[in-house]
Amino acid sequence: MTTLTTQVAIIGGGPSGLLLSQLLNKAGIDTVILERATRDHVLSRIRAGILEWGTVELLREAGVDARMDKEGIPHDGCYLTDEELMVHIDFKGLTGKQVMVYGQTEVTTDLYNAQAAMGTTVLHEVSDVEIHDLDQAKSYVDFTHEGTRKRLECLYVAGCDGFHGVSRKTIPEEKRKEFERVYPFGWLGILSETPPVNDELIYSNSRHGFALASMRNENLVRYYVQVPLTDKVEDWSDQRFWDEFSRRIPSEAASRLVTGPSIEKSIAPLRSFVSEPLRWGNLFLVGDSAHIVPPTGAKGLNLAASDVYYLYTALIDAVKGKTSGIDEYSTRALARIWKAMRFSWQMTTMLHRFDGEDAFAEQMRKATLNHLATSETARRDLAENYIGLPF
Ligand code: FAS
Ligand code: PHB
Repeated sequence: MTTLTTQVAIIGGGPSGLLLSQLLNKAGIDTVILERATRDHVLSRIRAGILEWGTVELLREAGVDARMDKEGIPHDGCYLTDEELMVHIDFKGLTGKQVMVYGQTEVTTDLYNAQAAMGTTVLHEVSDVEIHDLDQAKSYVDFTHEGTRKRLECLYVAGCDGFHGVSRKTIPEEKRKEFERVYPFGWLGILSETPPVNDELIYSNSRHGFALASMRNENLVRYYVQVPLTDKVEDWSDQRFWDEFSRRIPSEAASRLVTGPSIEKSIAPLRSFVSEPLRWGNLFLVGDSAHIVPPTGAKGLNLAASDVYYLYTALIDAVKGKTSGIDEYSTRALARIWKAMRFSWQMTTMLHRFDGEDAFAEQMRKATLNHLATSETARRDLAENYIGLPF
């Protein structure tokens, strides 16, 4: 069997794995990324669109900020609406901070390019990954690549392989504590090369259901509508999407809507999920391998970034023998994860109608939006969570 050696084995070449590898290699720590898919497949997945400023700063620290600064769009606020109210959340005015509109696909592209320039080892189309000896001084990962079984010896393993990966399941089930809330609806999202309906995002809770008007740039929009979990993408023609989207956003915005052919269309289920602990011997879970948030709070990618920050700084010390950082990683990361979990759940329950809910639930949503409309303190609380709590 072919054997490779590294300091940190990274399972998964999505944003978590790539950003962790970039930061560790910049600090002189060797890594190998084992990625199941091809690079093109990873880059074809349309995911997040909003970066917290903490994530922006971390990407700057990683040296992958040039294109983001050129093509990204800083946003000062967003709108929350229902049939009666349109509430502006002024991030800049309330917190002094902004968010950056820059798609996850762009972040991942920039990281792949930076990794190639740095000459790091990223192995694609690996399979049958198995993680071993996590309770020993050195661990190893067995995997199949280019038709042969290989072994990667390492000091530490970063599980950056997402919700369906192997890392979390390597922790014995009886040692894992998992928390989950599955929402009874999904988001149908489209990309369309048309100008945005509004200069800032609109989260709309209408009697027809939720809609989100987001964007990637001044001629590429990312729009979503809430759909039943039973819906399939093929049930939704472009025309049906445009008709439904335009009746769910405020009429003054709908009057500006420019429609066009979708260049991507997909349905994402919504769930809240956390698996504790994030560490098992030499294995550390990062990003979606450990937690999933409904996209309503724009937290998924940003939580992956804060996990990476906590782990990379801890591993720099650990390879020098100072283990306090890795000993505290799980507790420290989970503290921020749970706060983002709460915010994402709150935004989802505030902005979506749930089948079979009673009139009281509707009144609670109205009262929440009304309180935001009339209380600067309430708007500041939402803004602080949306732009991202400190790392
Ligand atoms: P990822 O899932 O992105 O990456 C994991 C990587 O590991 C993948 O490349 C996978 O191929 C690889 N892998 C899996 N199993 C493996 C194995 N056994 N061996 C080797 N490699 C393996 N977040 C937001 O903030 N806003 C959004 O609007 C938003 N929309 C989303 C829509 C969808 C459909 C999904 C699924 C997620 C969305 N998210 C959103 C969340 C998303 O952006 C994640 O938070 C982000 O991708 C997390 O990055 P990673 O932790 O790297 O996980
Ligand atoms: C997106 O642009 O894809 C996006 C923006 C904000 C969200 C979710 C998704 O809350």
